[in-house]
Amino acid sequence: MRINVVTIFPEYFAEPLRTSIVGHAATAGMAEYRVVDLRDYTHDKHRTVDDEPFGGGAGMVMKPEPFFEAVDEMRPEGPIVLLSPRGRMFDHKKAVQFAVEEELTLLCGHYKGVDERVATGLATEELSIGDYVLSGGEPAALVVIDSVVRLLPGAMNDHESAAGDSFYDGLLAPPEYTRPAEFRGMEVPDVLRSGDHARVEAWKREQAENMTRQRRPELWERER
Ligand code: J9Q
Repeated sequence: MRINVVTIFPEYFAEPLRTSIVGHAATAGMAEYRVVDLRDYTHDKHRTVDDEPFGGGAGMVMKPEPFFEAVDEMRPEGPIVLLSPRGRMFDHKKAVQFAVEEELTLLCGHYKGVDERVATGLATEELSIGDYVLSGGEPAALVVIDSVVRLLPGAMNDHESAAGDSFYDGLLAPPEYTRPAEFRGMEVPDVLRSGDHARVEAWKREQAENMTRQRRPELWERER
């Protein structure tokens, strides 16, 4: 899968895209990342990417032309996503949709906002990763990339793709423990050390359900 990113901070992506599963996917040829500098698609000496808002108001607005010209040059197939606090909420279902695409293009906005014509005339969808304010779309783009790339066939090794993941699909994961069995007075539950596989599985299931019901009632209702 090819993933394109359009950003005024291409260097922001260098280390994350070389690290962990996302990095491994590129090394192994499952993913290819193409990060382009929005300023390379300006035509003035100062490489200007923003301007004052029509109608007035505080802050600057990102100009449409550099985004359009960057995407024109890439000629991407597949979804073109503008990361924005006004977008529909990104979720696992959307990550699965993206993971089956051959190509995905992510546009990172900044400042007060992006000229609306980027959203309506260039992006195929607008997505938010959550209800908080970011300085720009870059961290959101990395979140989308991570969640999509880990779904690509072969991106994860057997250790990383926990067998339990699919069993507890739609539920929060149950608590996990490793050695030591007692640490600073805190004990690992007896059932997990019992060696009784059926009891362990029943306990994990119950924990996952209780945790989801208590902490994420809306997730619990959706999965019923
Ligand atoms: C570009 N706050 O916030 C949440 N998801 C995306 C964003 C965002 C932001 C500002 C600029 C994206």
